[in-house]
Amino acid sequence: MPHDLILGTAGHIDHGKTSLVKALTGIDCDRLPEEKARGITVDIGFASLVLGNRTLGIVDVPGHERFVKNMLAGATGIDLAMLVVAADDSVMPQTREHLAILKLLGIRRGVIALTKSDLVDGVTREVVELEIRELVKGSFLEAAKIVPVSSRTGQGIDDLKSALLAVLESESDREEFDSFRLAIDRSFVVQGHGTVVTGSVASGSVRIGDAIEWHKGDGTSEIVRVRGLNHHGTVVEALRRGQRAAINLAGVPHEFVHRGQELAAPGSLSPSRVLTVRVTALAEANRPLKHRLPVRLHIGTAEVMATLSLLDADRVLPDRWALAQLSLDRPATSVWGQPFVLRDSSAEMTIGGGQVLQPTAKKLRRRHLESIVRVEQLWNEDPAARVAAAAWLAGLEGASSAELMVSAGISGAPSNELIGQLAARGTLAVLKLSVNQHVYLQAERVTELDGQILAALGALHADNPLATAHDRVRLIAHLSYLAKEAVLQAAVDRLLREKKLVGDAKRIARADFKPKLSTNQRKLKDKIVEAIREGGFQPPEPAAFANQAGGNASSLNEIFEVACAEGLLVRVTSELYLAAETEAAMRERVRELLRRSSGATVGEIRDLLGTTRKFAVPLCEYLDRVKLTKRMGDVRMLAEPIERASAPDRS
Ligand SMILES: Nc1nc2c(ncn2[C@@H]2O[C@H](COP(=O)(O)OP(=O)(O)OP(=O)(O)O)[C@@H](O)[C@H]2O)c(=O)[nH]1
Ligand SMILES: [Mg+2]
Repeated sequence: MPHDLILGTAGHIDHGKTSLVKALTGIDCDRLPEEKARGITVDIGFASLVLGNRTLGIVDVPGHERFVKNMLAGATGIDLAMLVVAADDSVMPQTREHLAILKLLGIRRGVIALTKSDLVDGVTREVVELEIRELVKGSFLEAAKIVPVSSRTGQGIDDLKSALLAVLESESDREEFDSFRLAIDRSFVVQGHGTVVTGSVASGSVRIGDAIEWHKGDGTSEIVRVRGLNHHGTVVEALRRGQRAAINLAGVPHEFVHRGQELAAPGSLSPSRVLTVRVTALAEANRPLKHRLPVRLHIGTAEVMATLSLLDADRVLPDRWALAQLSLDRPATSVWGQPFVLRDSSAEMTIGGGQVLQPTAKKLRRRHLESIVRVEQLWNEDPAARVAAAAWLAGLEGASSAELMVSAGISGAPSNELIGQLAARGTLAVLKLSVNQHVYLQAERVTELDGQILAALGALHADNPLATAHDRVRLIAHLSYLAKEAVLQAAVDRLLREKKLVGDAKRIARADFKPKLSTNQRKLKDKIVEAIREGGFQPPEPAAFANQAGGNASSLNEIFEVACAEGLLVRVTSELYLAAETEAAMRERVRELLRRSSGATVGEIRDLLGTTRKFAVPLCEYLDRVKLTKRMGDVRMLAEPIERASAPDRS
């Protein structure tokens, strides 16, 4: 089945747009009492026309200069344009403005209807045709047919249908991978059904029963259910891109629904108050776009006040392009590549427009060359270049492959292949966060992250030259301002694999860190540790090693410090060190004893450890200090709570 498409009218007030839609379809799009009374179109109207095997949805827009905002809401979802010019009036201001808007919105095909042909002679008609040709030169309508018609006599209406059919048939049917999205252009209540919203399906498809996300235009959203669907007055099961849709939403109060809000597949859109864009100034407006200019942003069916911030220029001259950010008064939803239109703050004229490069952006520093270059790359024709730029812009946190595809405006199947190629080329590095979670970092970002980790560890080494390794958890907590813990952990693992770090899950050191002790000092340290270990609870005191140390006697203190920093020895007093295992065994035995008894004296602990009073006193004081025990008069009791569950049941 060929896809349906949506056609929008365009043109100056009173040039016969609505009359032409009626002549084509039999449908009168002007339904509002105000429209009937004034004989002009105020808001968008809808009709449909079956041509060949497709249904053409038609959006009829107002030509009045005061209702350009409504024209914009209608034009946002269209595929084809029908530019209407009255033969007795020729090209007028809104003919130009509407055409400019269609160009900014990226419309690629259409026809031109020369209406009211019954009112002019052949010569006038030819002159007007020349003026139209001049107008559309260089635009998507350059080669479009100009069809003379009269809605009054019916002349040319069949020719116009043929011209439309030819355009329709030249549209290739593309595979649709994108998720559902519709910008709301109207909402009303149907008795017995509740709230109905309408719009042009911009991408994807929707079925009855679907859960979809209703973006309310204030940054909040809600998941709602599709209760019913209607297509040009007919109840349907599903609707897809290129079709007009009326959607009955379950449980949505009508008063909260309005134009400018969006419906989308859950999770597919994120509202943002900052957009990064490429922007151009309209030659027709005849005024440059300046840095800090307040503007009216029209995106989708939404209209939001915003401030333009030019990233690498002070002004954009007509028909030139620049990179910019828009700071919005309230959040808007958009996707990569989405066209938008800018009007001046008093809504008198269209002044420019462009495309979104970052739908959710952080504020970028002005004239910051590095980021400007990357942002520019987001518009590169080559998808791989866009992905690389998106990865750089994702910073030290990186991004999942799905996030990169969204940021680079790539939809559909080829994504994994592309990411794979970039990883193979070394442009991207993958960090494994968990069994099925990966993030990709751009190569320079990996270098930056590695640099930060190595520098932080280097600083720790410099502050503690005696310690050969540092606590991994503490280092990562210290760097938490850079990226999520999982990303940092994965980066450390990668550095360990690359042998830039040494260590394990607990303690790490830079591979290039030179410990403070010489080889001889380290040998001595090993001997000391061994002797103290063998000494158990009656170890030799440091001074006992003075003879053995010979020339190293003066560094005995340092050697003990290093052994402690390395977790080999535990300092009890300056005269008494225990091997780490001995200290652990002591804790274990004392804990065991005190669990069974109501308290123990120094003498009892001395016997327990098989040592002498000389050692038992400082050891008991040590146990108090580390809060294993507490002293109550002459006895010591456990300071820590007894784990009841593990205690044997003695009742
Ligand atoms: N003689 C003649 N009059 C026409 C023709 N088409 C439209 N008109 C008249 O021109 C007037 C304006 O027509 P509309 O169709 O309302 O014009 P429009 O472009 O929709 O106007 P807006 O929506 O307000 O911009 C009406 O009085 C029509 O009857 C035509 O082909 N021949
Ligand atoms: Mg009209």
